[in-house]
Amino acid sequence: ANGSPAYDVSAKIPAVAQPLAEEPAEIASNISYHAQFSPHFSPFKFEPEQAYYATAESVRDRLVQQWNETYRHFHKVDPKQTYYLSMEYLQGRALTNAIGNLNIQDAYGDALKKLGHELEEIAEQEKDAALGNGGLGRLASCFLDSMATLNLPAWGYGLRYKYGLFKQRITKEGQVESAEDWLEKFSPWEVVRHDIVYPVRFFGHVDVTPDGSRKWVGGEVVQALAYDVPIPGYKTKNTISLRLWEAKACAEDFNLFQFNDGQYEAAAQLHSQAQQICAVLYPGDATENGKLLRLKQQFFLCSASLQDIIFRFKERKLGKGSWQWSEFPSKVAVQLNDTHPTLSIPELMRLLMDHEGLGWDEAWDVTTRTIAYTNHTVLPEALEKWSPAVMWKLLPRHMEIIEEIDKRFIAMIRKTRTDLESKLSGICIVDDNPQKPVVRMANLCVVSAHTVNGVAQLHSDILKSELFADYVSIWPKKFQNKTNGITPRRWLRFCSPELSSIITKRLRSEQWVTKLDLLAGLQQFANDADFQDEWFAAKMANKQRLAQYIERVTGESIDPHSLFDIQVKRIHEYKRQLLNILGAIYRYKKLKEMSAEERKNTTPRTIMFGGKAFATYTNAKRIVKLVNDVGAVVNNDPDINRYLKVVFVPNYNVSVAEILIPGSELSQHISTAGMEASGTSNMKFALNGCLIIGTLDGANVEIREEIGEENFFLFGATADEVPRLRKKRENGLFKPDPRFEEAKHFIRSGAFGSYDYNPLLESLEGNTGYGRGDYFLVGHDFPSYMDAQAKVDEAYKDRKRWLKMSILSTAGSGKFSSDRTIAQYAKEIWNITGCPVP
Ligand code: GPQ
Repeated sequence: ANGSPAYDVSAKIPAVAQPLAEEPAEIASNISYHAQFSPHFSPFKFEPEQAYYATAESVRDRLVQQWNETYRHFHKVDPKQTYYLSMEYLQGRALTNAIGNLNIQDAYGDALKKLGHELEEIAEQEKDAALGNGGLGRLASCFLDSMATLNLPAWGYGLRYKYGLFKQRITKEGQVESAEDWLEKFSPWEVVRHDIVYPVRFFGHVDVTPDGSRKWVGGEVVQALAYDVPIPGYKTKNTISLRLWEAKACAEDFNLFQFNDGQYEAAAQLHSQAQQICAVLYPGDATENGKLLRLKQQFFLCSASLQDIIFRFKERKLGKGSWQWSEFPSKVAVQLNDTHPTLSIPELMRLLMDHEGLGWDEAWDVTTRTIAYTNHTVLPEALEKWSPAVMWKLLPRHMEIIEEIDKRFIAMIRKTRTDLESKLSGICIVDDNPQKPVVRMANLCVVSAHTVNGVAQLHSDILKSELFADYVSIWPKKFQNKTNGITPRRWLRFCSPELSSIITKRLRSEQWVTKLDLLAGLQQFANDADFQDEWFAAKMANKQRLAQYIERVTGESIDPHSLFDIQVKRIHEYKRQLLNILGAIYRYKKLKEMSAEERKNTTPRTIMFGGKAFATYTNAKRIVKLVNDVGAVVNNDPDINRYLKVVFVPNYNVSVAEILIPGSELSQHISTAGMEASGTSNMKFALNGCLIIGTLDGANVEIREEIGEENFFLFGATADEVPRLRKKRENGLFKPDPRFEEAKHFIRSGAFGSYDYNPLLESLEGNTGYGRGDYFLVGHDFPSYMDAQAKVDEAYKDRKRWLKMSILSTAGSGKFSSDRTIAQYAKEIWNITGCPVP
């Protein structure tokens, strides 16, 4: 469908757009129009669900207009453009965000009232688009919001999974997963582009022509079909695209002969193979089949996106006189969101050499000046490694290219850096260890990308001093830090209108929404009694909304006057939900031992947990079960449940976060130091005036610097102490705190039911059996954690002091806007500038 880029977009899109309805009455009639004339439901029904779809379509009309104008403008100006490649996006709901960014919330609210509905209730009808697992995916979505808001010529590319992240239910057995059908009805926020289709090949072999050029042929070919999602910027016309690829087979792949012969499955085999590619987010990779499918997904994203990028580059060069491929990096920046899209490197090389006829050196120059790589973890098990055998089978031409890149890298080291020769086996790309040969994707990225960045200062420092230290000595200027950020639109302005409006009132302007540093202006009011009262009232409104939500989804009633203490994130041993629940268990035991009088002097707390465990991660699932078992006992203990509740909030996702975070007062970011690359929910909580109890890990370090150490409850070992502490532990020199022993013993005594928690508890012990010698140092950090928690209890008793700390948290959060992060990427990595639609 894309053989020749032979049309001029600007000629085809009418320059003058229809005027948009401004008045609530006009908007109401527009919504009714959609309910009537794009009917997805039986007529004469206008219940919340139908109202949602009609409202969304009405909003989409407005977006489409801005969107077309943005595309036309970029096409005309032809600026350098960034393409953000990510296997994950956690977009959440779009309606409130779109209406807010378009700044039409009042008119839409009034219009819906005329139609007998409340905007908030309508917005809740929308299903979350959860095409991601956690922080990395949500970061990509925050980045898109900032790119649009900063008017940057930038697009996102991803995959249109049919089923996103699983739905989580909690039963007596613990977590139960089921498929989440976010497209069940349809998504009003995507537009299928039937004209944007590219072939993507798998398997096959490499043909060598007599002139020595190489061509990848045979195998299976599936079609990549584009679905575009509009991404509006905040109070700007600029509306950019998130292009999601879906895999399709061709009609000729359907074997009519077999079908007529009654062999229905065989007839549709190629169709069902194509459908598998985008069926689910991150299929389990424990089996060989699962690994192959994951690799297919990754290549599918890379190949379709790069063909599209090259097509657009050529299209924009058309009619502009002669041009050269060496200009490509001055028009295109490609950012790899972790190693998942690494195959972009050999795929760009292949397209340039085998399709466009460039030689190796020229193609390498273009590729390395185009591609940059972001690392999001130092956990060895999360660093992607693929079996060369699987890769040779699936991508024979790419393996040739990867081996050539490796060969040239090794030759360069041998020639120029004899001092590194002994380290070659660690830094080369293909590790040909006969026991378990692997292709190391991070190494391929570091060797090929012009820039490599970490996601918080501490993380970037660790990359430079440990993981990538040898490369730093080769290319010292390649490595950068880009501390993560979050969009203040979704994570404050829209999720907490109450807090936003008192901030705006004090700062006498709403400019903080795009210039988050202005929040520092709140510091002067931190002690102001009136402001503190307003702050308290806004937080209380959010706590009440949260309490209602908890009651609705769990049946548990919680006291809005208790301290709301929250830990929400994927369940992982390094994130140490186990430390949190052990602390809660100890607290419960002590409360039990107190007299009724003594209990009255304690600070009542509601400890909330939320997060999903990967379906095959046994210890993570045990932790979920433990939290629920503890909740069942504590919450039903009439002596205690006025002072402590433990609640597991099921199915944590973006829209649940939008209720939890505004209502939080304390949040836990308690990973083993050095293991959480950055964390981003820590930024969302702090922005919402929530105090943090945390370790010196990831972005916690910078948050604490910004908001002041007196406003942060710090505990635990530091990253540089961790190796020594692990050694000590291995040598049997660790002496556990009696409180830690007591908490574990309480579980073993059966206080929380008869489930066998020994395997989980063993992970905290020596080196035998299930034991990993407490690799995550829960035991070491437990006493300082409990001490920090005692300080929290004290601080909460002093209302004025707590409110001051809360206000200072918000006031100090300016740095953590993703606008700041993206502005730094734009300037320091991509070399792009704003291109606002006039
Ligand atoms: N992160 Cl490698 C993910 O959410 N998924 C991943 O596959 C990898 C990293 C997270 C990381 O754990 C957090 O510390 C970061 O804040 C987040 O990426 C965004 O950088």
